[in-house]
Amino acid sequence: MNAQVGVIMGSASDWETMKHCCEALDLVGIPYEKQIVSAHRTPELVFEYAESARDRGLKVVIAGAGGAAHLPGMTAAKTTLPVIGIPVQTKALNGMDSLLSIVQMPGGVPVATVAIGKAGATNAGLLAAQILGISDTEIAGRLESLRQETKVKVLNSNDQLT
Ligand code: RP5
Repeated sequence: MNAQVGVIMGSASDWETMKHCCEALDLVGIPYEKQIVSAHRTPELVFEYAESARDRGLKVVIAGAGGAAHLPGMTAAKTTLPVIGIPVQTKALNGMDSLLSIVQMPGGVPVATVAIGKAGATNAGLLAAQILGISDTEIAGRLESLRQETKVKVLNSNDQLT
């Protein structure tokens, strides 16, 4: 099946975080593509990727980066597809640098920013699925089942309070 979501990251070192986003997409059965595209090291590729994203059939782009994390914003500058930004947790500043770089977009060019690190990556995958679920009832149904499973897990977790 053709990819509906594009998952990009600034470096192979981001994969440890970004794999959680891909796991969420796998869980809901969303076809995606993944690629390393660096805002600072391969800027031409960022523009090429973002400019061709819609014509290649993508519906949402998820971009993760750490530090001076310009990848989500630069991608959003070159496409009107929804862009979800994942702030990767850094060693120096714990991901606050990534978060502020991604979340503080100027008015007119939105990036939907999720939490720093693993939780944010998981939520980015789910959020992309929810966007696709607006017009795809099968995806919406799978998301509903997933919520039910999560609910049952919580209701059955009291035995862990030992
Ligand atoms: C960013 O620089 C990447 O997104 C990564 O989080 C960070 C560090 O990259 P490496 O030096 O590990 O390649 O562009």
